[in-house]
Amino acid sequence: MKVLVTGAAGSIGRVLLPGLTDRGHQVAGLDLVPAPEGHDGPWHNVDCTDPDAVLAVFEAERPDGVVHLAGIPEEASLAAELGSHVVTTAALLEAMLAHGVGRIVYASSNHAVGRTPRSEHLGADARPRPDTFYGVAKVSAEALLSLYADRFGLDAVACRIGSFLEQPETVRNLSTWLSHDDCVRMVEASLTAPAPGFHVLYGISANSRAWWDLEPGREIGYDPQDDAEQWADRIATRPEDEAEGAHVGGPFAGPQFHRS
Ligand code: 15L
Repeated sequence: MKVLVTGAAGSIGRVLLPGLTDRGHQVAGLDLVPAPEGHDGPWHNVDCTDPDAVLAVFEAERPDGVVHLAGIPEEASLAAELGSHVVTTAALLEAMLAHGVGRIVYASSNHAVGRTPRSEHLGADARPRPDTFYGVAKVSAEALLSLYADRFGLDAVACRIGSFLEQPETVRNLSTWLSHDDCVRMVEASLTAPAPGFHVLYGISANSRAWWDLEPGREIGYDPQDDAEQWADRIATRPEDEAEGAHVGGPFAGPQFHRS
């Protein structure tokens, strides 16, 4: 499959470029910054908030699918978040329609439901409950995907990613970790599942302490293999662990809320 990856120089992009290539896909990267070392496929220095520039990339690449990772990965002003996550998603969806591209995999986030209190089990049908403007933008981008799936029949998989890290670093991460290899598995399944329509899944590994539903991922063929538990005895407890465990969004559900 020919895949266009946005935000391809970011932390997830750097893992996905070789990961998808190793699995036989042709990968074109797009980012504001130069290609990471080792990527010798096509590359576009483009701002995804610019619909004309995005369209030109589609004209050049003619991808079969899009993986949209670009965006501010943390809390910022509402205007910055909406531009970075929602305007970019709209530009990509319009370019997809113009070029008959039927599949987008979106790097959504657990922060779309980050203010949901801790429970036994978090389903993908939990109501939108963002913890920050970052989370609001993720909810809004998911809503755009749903709109375009319903109106135009696009397949759009929103992966509400947990904590994408080489290895878990905190007690919260023992529940929320997404390993590098599982991330590649998740994105490939989301790109290739037959006709998922609009689909939301939680992007975490098969963590023994997981409380976010893994079934929506399994329904489309994402079968996580890693478990954060193997690091449990190396993770020191900290006073903030209890507060971080109280909501889905951990520290984002606490004080780090941008209000100018
Ligand atoms: C995210 O969506 C953020 O981009 C990342 O910085 C982490 O905070 C992660 O979620 C998480 O919840 O651990």
